[in-house]
Amino acid sequence: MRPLDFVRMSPAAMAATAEELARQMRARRSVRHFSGDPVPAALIRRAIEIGSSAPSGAHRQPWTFVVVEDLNVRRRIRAAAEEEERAFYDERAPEEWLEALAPLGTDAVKHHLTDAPYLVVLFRHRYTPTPTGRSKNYYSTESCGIAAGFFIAALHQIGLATLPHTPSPMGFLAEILGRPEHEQAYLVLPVGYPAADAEVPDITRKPLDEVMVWV
Ligand code: IYR
Repeated sequence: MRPLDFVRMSPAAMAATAEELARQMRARRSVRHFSGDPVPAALIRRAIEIGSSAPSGAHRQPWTFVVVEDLNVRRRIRAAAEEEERAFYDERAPEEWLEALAPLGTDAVKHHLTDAPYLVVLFRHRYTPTPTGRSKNYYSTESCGIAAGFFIAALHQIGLATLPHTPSPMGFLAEILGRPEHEQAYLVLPVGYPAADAEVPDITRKPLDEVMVWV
């Protein structure tokens, strides 16, 4: 153990920081219309570093962020994802699920997978390989969810847009990206600037009183 590095802020600074952060995060939206404008790779690296600073079960950090810049690989991912999505929208999805998605205007066409300059595919480690075999990971699903949240928040703060995309099943991602057996695709995140004419669903968020119970 070692002493924690921690400096208490003044109450005024805390309140001001909370207000400013709330204001910034309120403005975050999942974006499906991306500009192809280039984004400095250093920003993506920094956002992944922030994502990977997330807490994780037994500090296993059970994740790999694969950055796909190569357009040919993004095209292959898009083709495979759209094949799964067509099966989802045309056959697999129950009516109730399609009704829930209707306000978002989603369909099987995934322009964003090739429009955005980067695809970041987050892989979850089902276990950690060791020189003699494998060691167990703990709460790897929760850990990856937290890391994804940190990453999404970081991108927004940096001035970039993203969207958590979950083709199902996602087995094709490990195959196309040549990931090892212990890695399982968890989330696909296109990253870039929003297109100049980007639109988002006109939806609101639940007010605090609806999502919070104070005992
Ligand atoms: N994976 C599909 C369907 C989809 C599911 C949910 I839950 C969403 O919030 C949005 C879409 C797709 O990407 O279109």
